[in-house]
Amino acid sequence: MAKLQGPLLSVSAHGKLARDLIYSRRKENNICRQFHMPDKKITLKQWTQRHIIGLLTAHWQVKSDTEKLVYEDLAAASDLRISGFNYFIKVAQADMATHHGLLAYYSCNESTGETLTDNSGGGNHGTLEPSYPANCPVRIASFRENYGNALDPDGINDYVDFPTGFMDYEKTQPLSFVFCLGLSNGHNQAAIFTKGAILTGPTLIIYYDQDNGRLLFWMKGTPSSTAIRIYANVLFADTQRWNHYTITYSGNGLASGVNFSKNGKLVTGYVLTDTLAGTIKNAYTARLYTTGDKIGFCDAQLDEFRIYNRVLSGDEITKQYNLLRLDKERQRLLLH
Ligand SMILES: [Ca+2]
Ligand SMILES: [Ca+2]
Repeated sequence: MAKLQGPLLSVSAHGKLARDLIYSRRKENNICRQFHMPDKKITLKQWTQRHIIGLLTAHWQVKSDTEKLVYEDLAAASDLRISGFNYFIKVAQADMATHHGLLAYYSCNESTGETLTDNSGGGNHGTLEPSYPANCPVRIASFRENYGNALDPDGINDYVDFPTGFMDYEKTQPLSFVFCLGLSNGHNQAAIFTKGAILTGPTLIIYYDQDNGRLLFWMKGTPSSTAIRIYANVLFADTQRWNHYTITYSGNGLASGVNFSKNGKLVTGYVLTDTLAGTIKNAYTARLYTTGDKIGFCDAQLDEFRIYNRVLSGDEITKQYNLLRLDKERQRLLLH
């Protein structure tokens, strides 16, 4: 019987977590239950676990008192003798979708193999395409050693396919997309993430237009002349540097429901079309780096890609960004 008494960790301790502490895992669902001071360099898996706990801590910090009370009551009703925060950290690691709204998380840290692992526990693993290992996105060193590898496609025909049914949502579904992009020599209107075919029908597309420095969010409905098309100028001119972006969508079917941020700060969106009608659901598999009809191949390097089934607040986005730059070494995310 594992010892379950707390406290395990605290909100106030979090500022030191990534620098000073090492976690140990117990067998129960790989849940992190203990930490101790380091006596050796941490492993990549330990860092990833810290990062996940950092994300959960940021989420806790933006919860309302009412939302926190749910976990405080659950903690009190348990025999664990831990705080509501610690109870949240415990249960959220075992079910990231229910407690954190995390649909998928790609840390891109595999060193080999055709699989892009979904670190959320949701099982939505990607597959490197069109043919591993000779013809597909390659793995490169990411923006910092602690963030392991990143994906680097050729911009010609490389992409990542996700399982059938993944992200098969209607326009009423709130969503948030979080990702780090490292841009090299890009293409105009290149696809970053898509669910659908750009030419034929209902579609969700995130793409960048490097010449114009735009990140664009596009939902096409039925008929396909109806759409939300909204873009933000995010200064892609800083080629070869990594940046952290988010796109949030409220599920209201309107451009007013879309917000962008770059490196933790909100960025103004400019509306091109605001006439979405019908459905955005379609039979194409979700993809990185191209559309369902395989056009608009992108060559941007990608890491720390997450999708949420809720709208991240500005505060939470800033806190998530700050996780990437906790110490002096990370005063520049923007790396290489
Ligand atoms: Ca290729
Ligand atoms: Ca990584």
